[in-house]
Amino acid sequence: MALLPILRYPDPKLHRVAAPVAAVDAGIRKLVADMAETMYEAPGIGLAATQVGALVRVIVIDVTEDKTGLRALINPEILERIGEQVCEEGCLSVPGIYEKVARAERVRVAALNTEGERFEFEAEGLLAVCVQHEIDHLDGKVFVDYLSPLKQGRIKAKLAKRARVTA
Ligand code: GNR
Ligand code: NI
Repeated sequence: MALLPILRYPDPKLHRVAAPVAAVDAGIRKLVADMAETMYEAPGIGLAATQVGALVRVIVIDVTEDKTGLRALINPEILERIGEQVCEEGCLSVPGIYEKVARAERVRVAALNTEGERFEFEAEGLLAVCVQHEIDHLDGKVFVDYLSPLKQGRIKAKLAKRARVTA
């Protein structure tokens, strides 16, 4: 296992669309294991391959308190969206920034597991938010993209300033 570096907004790679996984092989299973380790270490409740610079459709999620609910989703798709919820979101690629985003309250999701088998599940609440946030990453979208241009500008300035101070 290995910890992977996480790209920071506004890295242009975060805005590229990830390619579907053609075959769930040992390379993909290694990516899933490394992404899970990276997510837990961060710590975060989800991570998309795009965030570690791998432009393939792979996400890991664990919204449980005790970290016993790891889910790996390969080529995930949202089949149905129901209702609406507004949640304060954060992102490991946009550290220290938290803003409200409107998402579906419930989603029906299809994906492949690490054996390459298709499965479906229904998610609500925080798990539904996280699935939508992660699939957005695979489509080149960061939660900041939903905010007003004014807020986006302020966030970019804040991160740029922080990068200068930290350098
Ligand atoms: O760790 C994370 N927390 C979080 C909180 C509210 C809504 C979404 C998230 S996902 C984020 C990890 C991350 O950046 N995944 O891409
Ligand atoms: Ni994120």
